Amino acid sequence: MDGTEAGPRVLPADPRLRPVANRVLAGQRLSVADAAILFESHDLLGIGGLADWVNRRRNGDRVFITANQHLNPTNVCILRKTCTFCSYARTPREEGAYTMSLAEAFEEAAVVRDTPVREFHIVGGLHPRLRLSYYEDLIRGLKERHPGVEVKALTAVEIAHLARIEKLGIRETLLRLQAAGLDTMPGGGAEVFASGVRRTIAERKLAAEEWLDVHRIAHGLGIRSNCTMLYGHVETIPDRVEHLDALRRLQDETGGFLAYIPLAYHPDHNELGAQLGRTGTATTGFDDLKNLAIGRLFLDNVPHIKTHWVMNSMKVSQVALHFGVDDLEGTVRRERVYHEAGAQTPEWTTYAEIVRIVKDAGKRPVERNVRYEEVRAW
Ligand code: V47
Ligand code: SF4
Repeated sequence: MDGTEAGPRVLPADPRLRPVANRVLAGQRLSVADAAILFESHDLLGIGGLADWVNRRRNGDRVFITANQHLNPTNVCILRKTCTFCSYARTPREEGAYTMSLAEAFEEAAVVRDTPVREFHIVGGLHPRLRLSYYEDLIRGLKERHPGVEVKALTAVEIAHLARIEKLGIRETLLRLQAAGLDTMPGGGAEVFASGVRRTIAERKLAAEEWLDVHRIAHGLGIRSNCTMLYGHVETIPDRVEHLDALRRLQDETGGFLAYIPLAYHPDHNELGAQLGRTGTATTGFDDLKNLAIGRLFLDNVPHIKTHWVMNSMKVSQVALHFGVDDLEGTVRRERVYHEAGAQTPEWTTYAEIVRIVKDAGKRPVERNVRYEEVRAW
């Protein structure tokens, strides 16, 4: 008995949500029209109650946690001028531009906090001259120095960039990285697939179909990955729904996505934020919880829904554990991408704090590896 037999703890009060709720309770797949109704509704508790029920049926009271470390080898990026939402990237000679030597990257990776790192999360800019061999040496070197560690590295956008500068196919590029020790891929770079939004916020970035294709090829090679959506800027509800639908379709085809992570747009120090006249917190706690809960309800084929506490704050993330979320971003160690864009959260946290946050929500922390296998439970 997992307590879900009695149904959701909270049912929607919004009458428009009743047919949607009935489909959820009957275990039926939600349509794109259902997803739009969910996004339009203000019945956050009702939506969260349904998502919580779905999550508890899958995971009981387990919340997956990890001791991870983010590593951002370079902020030099050829798309610096066209990803208008990004505060992290620099042109090569711009103030604040950096590119780590391998020795510097290994040095940054060597700082252990209160528990040994189990996963490195590596993402960065599209450097015009940093070759595939740099990333192969980085991954190999990290694995030699940290036996047993797993590597989640390079978004689909970075993979496509490396393939282009090496004049290799996506498959060959991924095979080389896999041979070097790449375990999984992060979900960044998806932003919002709708072409109108992409033209406004990420004009020269990989198109939707290309992003999906890199993940399709990775999944075919046994490289599992995450998926994301950057929300809270110019996108509309139909744009959000179209995006989630594209992710769900690919997952039907490959089954390769491990987790969905909605990414809350941060507006400080970027062109888009200035255009929109926003600073500080762009998204609201209400919308953050709604995106997580709708992710759980609509993406019925994606095993895990992750809250990135660096973006959503630890407080909203803890509450999200009762809104359909079963996966909490790890210790992080040093976060750069969102702090450049105004994130007010700490740059890292301790393992003990993550365990405390989960337990305080009445849930059971389960430390996972990159494939979500249990390595330690509390
Ligand atoms: O693709 C950049 C986002 C992503 C901003 O897979 C911004 O476990 C908000 O891939 N406001 C990269 N978001 C980060 C990423 C990621 C993060 C956490 C977990 C995982 C995972 C992957 O960061 C980019 C972009 O969507 N981003 N700038 C900004 N101003
Ligand atoms: Fe470069 Fe990524 Fe920033 Fe775009 S979002 S400018 S690709 S680092």
